[in-house]
Amino acid sequence: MKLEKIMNDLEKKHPGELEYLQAVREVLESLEDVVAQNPQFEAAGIIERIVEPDRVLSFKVPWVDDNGKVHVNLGYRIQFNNAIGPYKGGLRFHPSVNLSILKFLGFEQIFKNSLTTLPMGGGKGGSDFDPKGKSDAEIMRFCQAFMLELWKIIGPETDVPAGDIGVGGKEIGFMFGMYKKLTREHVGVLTGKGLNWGGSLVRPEATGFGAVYFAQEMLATKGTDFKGKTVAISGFGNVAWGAVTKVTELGGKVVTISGPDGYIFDPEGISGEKIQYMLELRASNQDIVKPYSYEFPGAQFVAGKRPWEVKCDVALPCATQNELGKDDAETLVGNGCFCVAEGANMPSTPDAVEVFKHNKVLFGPGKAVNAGGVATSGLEMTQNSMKINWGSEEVDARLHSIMKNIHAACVKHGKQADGYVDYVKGANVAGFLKVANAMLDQGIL
Ligand code: NDP
Ligand code: 2IT
Repeated sequence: MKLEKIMNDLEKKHPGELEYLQAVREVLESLEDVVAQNPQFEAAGIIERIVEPDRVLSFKVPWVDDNGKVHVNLGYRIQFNNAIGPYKGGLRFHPSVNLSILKFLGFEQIFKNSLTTLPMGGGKGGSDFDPKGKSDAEIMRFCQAFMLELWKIIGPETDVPAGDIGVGGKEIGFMFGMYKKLTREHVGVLTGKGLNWGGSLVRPEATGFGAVYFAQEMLATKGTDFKGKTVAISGFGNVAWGAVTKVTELGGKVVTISGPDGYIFDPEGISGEKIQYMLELRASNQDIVKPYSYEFPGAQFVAGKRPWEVKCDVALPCATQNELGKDDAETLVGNGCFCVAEGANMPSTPDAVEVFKHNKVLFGPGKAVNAGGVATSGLEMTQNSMKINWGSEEVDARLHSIMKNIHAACVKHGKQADGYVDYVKGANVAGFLKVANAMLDQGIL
């Protein structure tokens, strides 16, 4: 009714912003009960206000390649909502980046950050720059040119960007250097920093570790764990690497990773030196996962396909949005997969999610499952403010406890009459309530 009208109006206002509209629709569908039970939200126009970003900065990023050729990319920062803390969220460098994708990511980030229980609002940014095949010097010049615009609207108490696809420690370093040069301030304006200059231990592993901690909680509701489970993972980047590491440590066997060129099926399991090799593969900046099959001949490369056709107990999509469709979901369920936890943001399409729910699969949505990354960014901000560094055991223990609490919040708000936990609803409602109530307290802005 009311929410449907808001959704229809949004579709008219932002035609073609498909990912953004997809993300908003999913959240609004979860909020029917909560909005009906809390008329104060409607009176204060909370929904109409939360679905639009506070502001969007869009700018051009001119830079010069190693041959002296000039390139112009597009840069963005979406400051979505700062009701519970400074804007916070990653930067994505990938040729597919556009306003719709960044708005979907920024919108999701509001609820994800709220779920962490740390004081962080929602934001996202990035560029259509393609780091693939670029030299370090080119990446440095691009990052510097990007920061030459971005620095004007960010700050440790205002907006704190971090990494995402195509942005890791190296890029954060180049951007931090430029911010410092421009402002003459060495402050915690970015997270994912190097350990010697304000970074936090465990931040590189945090998203993947957190996703597996969350999945562990999901499995525990069925009285089981990762020991002896076969696990299919997609992606071979930062999140996939952390997830492979932790699943292996917990006794599970990871049999797939994937890239845009296809997937690797390694029936013996991706462990030990193979996990180390994932880092080399990623650092090579080549956009392909195929070389894994040359390095480890027991493994098979399947060109142009996704790993969801491989028989598994648990699936962890860790690559990118809409990488797991309805047919994939049906194949997974048909093969006996009973737990899907999203390490990536919105990797499952809405009809795939329907298949999982219909079949009572344990299904954890990205904004809950992958919140460990930004949660550990929040812990990095805390350490920066206190000017101290915690040891890795302390950070990991805090991360683990945050993930357990997010799982409990999802169960609290998502448990249905028949006992099935709708984690999508649970995450959306729990994340929304805190932000909505903060917005109510702060007036119409
Ligand atoms: P990385 O850049 O480290 O890795 C991304 C992975 O996805 C790579 O394997 C990449 O291959 C692959 N990929 C990118 N685009 C496509 C595509 N169109 N089709 C198939 N594969 C693709 O990024 P992250 O591991 O950091 O991010 C992965 C996911 O996790 C994203 O959805 C991100 O938003 C999410 N996430 C990341 C967090 C973090 O802290 N880094 C926190 C929470 C969520 P290639 O680059 O070679 O194209
Ligand atoms: O999607 C995400 O949560 C991230 N890319 C991490 C954001 C952050 O600020 O650490």
